[in-house]
Amino acid sequence: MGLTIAQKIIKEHLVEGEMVAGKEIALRIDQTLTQDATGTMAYLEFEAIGIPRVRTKLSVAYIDHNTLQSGFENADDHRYIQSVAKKYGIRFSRPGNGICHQVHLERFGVPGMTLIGSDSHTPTGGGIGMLAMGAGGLDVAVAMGGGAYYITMPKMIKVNLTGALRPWVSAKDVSLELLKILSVKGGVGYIVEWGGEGIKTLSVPERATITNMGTELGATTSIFPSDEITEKFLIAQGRGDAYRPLSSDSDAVYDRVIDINLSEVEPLLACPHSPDNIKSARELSDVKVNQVCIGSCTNSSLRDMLRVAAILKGKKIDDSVSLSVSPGSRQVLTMLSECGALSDMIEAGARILECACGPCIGMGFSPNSAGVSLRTFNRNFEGRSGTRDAQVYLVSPEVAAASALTGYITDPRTLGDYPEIEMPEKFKVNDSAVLLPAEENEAKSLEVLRGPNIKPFPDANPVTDEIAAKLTLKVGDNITTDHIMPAGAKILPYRSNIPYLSKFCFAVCDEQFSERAKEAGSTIIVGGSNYGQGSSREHAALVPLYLGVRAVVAKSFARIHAANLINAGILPLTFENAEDYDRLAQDDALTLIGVFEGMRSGKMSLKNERTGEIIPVTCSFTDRQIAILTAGGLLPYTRNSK
Ligand code: MIC
Ligand code: SF4
Repeated sequence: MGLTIAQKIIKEHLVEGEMVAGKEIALRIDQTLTQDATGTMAYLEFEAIGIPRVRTKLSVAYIDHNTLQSGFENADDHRYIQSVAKKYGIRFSRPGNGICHQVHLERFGVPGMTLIGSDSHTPTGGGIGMLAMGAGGLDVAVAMGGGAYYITMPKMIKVNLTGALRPWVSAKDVSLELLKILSVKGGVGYIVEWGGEGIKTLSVPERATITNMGTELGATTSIFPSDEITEKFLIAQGRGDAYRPLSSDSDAVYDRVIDINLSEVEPLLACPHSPDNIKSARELSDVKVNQVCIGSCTNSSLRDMLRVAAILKGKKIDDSVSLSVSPGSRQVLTMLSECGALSDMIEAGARILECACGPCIGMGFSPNSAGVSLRTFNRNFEGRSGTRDAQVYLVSPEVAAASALTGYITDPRTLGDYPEIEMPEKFKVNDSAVLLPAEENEAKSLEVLRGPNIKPFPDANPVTDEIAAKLTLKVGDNITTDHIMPAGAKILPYRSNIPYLSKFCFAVCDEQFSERAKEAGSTIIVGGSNYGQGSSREHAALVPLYLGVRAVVAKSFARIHAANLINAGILPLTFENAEDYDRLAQDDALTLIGVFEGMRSGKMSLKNERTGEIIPVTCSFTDRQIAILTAGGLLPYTRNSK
């Protein structure tokens, strides 16, 4: 039986386990990346593991999220990460050099290699045929130390593309089309592999938009073949030697095949507040727009920016619209400036922001109250923009630019001819903003610079055979990590200060939660399906740990968050019968019974002390995960097993 592309890469990197869907496998990791919002914690964890030098082929620390320095905290974290990187053998991408995924694709990604990143959009690297996955910071720290990365062997979805995109339709619309088909949980447990004749019409940045957005399906990752288009991109980046062809075998077997005819895709939008709430631009033409934001790791490539500039050239944005443009990298920004496209955008009325995540994670540029904001980003979860009642729509650069001109949601096809853009043969390469680590000898004597905002990790709380806890919060389906541990300009600077962060835990759902949990001392949270979708932030597990959360009982979990809970020593458990969800209410006193035996057998009992009912809950932990939970988390487990 032939292999898919992902299976080939997995086979080459397998260090433990069998390649059978649903079974745990361990992978050797070639490259890691971190960004600053998760990086400070990841490097504190790396230091706590106590390995003198990274053991990967390449590790890069990016500063791209917390670039709004409205106090000392972010700058202190940048300095901490820079000093850790220099000492331990990690490259340091300075603030302003760009968004981690965009820069990594341009400068470091290698087809056929494995990459994990402490950011859920790491699958962007799948655009050049990498097996690139988002992970919790601690998993990345372990991989930097040479440890394997453990995942459940995924099933495979093939998306077969035919035809070619019509003018004004772009890769973003293809991602939105797949979200319409699969929903935000349809990819859980799968790798999405893209193939068919249609892929030959898509450039690397377009492919990367698609693999980036695959995160929103809940997929483990998404991947394109590495072909002559990949080679062309790498040559244009001056990295032709990184090229290696990669394709699936003709008899590879997929668990599901989805056909999309690119010629039939039309301009789409994801409506508030979920990336799978899809409508066509045609249907929404009477919606007035207040703000348009172009950028983020999804749509900030040179191709996207040139397209936007060409649409705006010689025109003026509508008086009622505020438009921001954040190019994805310094390379993109420099090239835009040299060819005059930057001026075209500025003259049309765009506000140019730095090459960073910016508005995508609520780092400035929040919309007006109840404002309608069109964003070329990948997430439109409630409150994420920093304005609680904002109405955020996810769109392509084409829809964004067209709507900025008219002031209404606009099907860009109504603008007439699709302006031509010319992609350069060669990108402008200047890696001076990526600082190299010190040589090993010099590194030993280097000091790591810590600011006062770095506070100790929460204490480990190893599982016990019986856990008595209060149900302090019951939430519904598709709870995101932005609900559990919100981000944004006011909170993000405190990512290394768990006690401070804890005040905001679940604040979007219930402002009293944090106090209630602290008072209860020991907590169980009850959730619906796809609990923990979205970000890789391990803070969505570490903060609950700090607040005394011992277990989360839900209908189902998102992959990275479930792993983060285990890494923090918190039990992710599922209802055996989904309807038992209704038999539990906030403030119920609960007891988990038979935990030790249950972790092995896959079944334990949850007693509701109020009603006396026994609710069966299930789990499927590997021996390694049981050992982690018993040790009180991955950090004590890794330290003990060194
Ligand atoms: C996001 O897009 O939600 C983030 C911010 O990039 C997160 C990481 C984080 O919370 O720091 C992600 O996607 O993993
Ligand atoms: Fe940054 Fe937004 Fe991409 Fe997350 S999704 S890495 S916040 S640009």
